[in-house]
Amino acid sequence: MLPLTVVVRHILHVDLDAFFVAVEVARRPELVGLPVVVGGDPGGRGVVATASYEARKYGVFSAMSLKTAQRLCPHAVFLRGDYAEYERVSKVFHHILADFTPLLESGGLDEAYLDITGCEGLVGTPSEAAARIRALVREQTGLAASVGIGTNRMIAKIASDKAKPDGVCEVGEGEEAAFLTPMPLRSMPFLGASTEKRLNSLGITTIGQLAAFSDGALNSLFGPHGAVLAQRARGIDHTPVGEGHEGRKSISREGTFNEDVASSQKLRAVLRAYSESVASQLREKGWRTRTVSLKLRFGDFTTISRSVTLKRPANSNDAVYEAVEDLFEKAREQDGRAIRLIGVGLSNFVEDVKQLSLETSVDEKQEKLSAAFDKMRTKYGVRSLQTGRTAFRGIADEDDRLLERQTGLSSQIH
Ligand code: TTP
Ligand code: MG
Repeated sequence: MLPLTVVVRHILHVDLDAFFVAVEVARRPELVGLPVVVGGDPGGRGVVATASYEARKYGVFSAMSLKTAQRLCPHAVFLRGDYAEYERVSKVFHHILADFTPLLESGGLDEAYLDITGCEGLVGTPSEAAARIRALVREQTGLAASVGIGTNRMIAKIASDKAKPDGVCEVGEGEEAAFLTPMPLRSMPFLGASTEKRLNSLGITTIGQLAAFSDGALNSLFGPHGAVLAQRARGIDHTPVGEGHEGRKSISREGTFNEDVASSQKLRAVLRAYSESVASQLREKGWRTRTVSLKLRFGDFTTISRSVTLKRPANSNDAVYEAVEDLFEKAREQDGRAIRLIGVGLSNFVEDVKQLSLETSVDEKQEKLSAAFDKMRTKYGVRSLQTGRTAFRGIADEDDRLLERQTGLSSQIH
């Protein structure tokens, strides 16, 4: 029998510090050291997308209303945000990482996992690779990247949080338990607020206490999920990079208008821009989507969601936009009132494997066009390219201004 060797993995989790704010500070040095909030006008209706570390000292955090943020930190600089620029920088960031290993998984605009096991000959030790990544990111974007190094994804993710701001945290083989034991439960990725509450009510507040809890008790409380929780708390996570569970469920983008908008033409232009944005993220991950969704919120906060399942999984800008436009037309026929919030979502992903079919010619054309579109946008920025549908007079500019004006700017991955 062959001896069984267990390969110790070297996983890096790289996450940019205060991403949206850092992009703003990098191009406006006068903001260095100031409390800065990206999200919109302090008097406006939106929420904080991100706050600089200086603003966080005043208790300002993501998802807080801008009004509250202003109350806590009245002297902060409030910026509307420039989503197109954040996407451009995100692509530069991902291109840097792609040179280190083919085993790369994006966790969103500003974070990614890298499995560099076996790449040591090319990239050096994990800490050397981390230093090189941080230097390249700093050089090419002006941003600080924090890096966590561990023997699995979860440890690397928790370590990158610990490394912030602007640092590296390495947890070596065999050090996992000691690293996790004193951590509060909320440092564990994917542990939801309700699970945390239930565990708190049992007197469990740290990862170490959770690790020591019996499997049987956790199983009877949480079902099969209980066993996973216990394993994670003990530092065990066999999930390969590229097959993580976060980011797998949906990709969406939504924005709130400063004033409700009734013009279908304007709404369609925003839908086009959002369709391109989510489809581009989908292609970056190498996926296709089966389901396309539209979200509309009216002035009185009533919200409707409509979804359609595509005949064939798709990843082109046009396929996404056509599906969402169809949903939009039907929804407008039923209720044509002015819109406060609009969003496009994708879900039910499949890996992007080319399908053999005689009918793919139209899809293929659209897909090639979309790939060319991604390249142009990466190289020259989002403004370099407007498609026919967003470029009609006034709308392209209006659309860009809207993207900047909108609050809750994130393409959040749910
Ligand atoms: P995060 O990586 O969670 O936060 P961050 O980069 O601002 O700060 P840090 O990593 O140093 O703690 O999110 C990345 C970007 O995503 C963030 O800059 C803005 C956006 N975002 C939102 O728009 N809404 C949100 O609720 C969150 C959490 C992030
Ligand atoms: Mg970040």
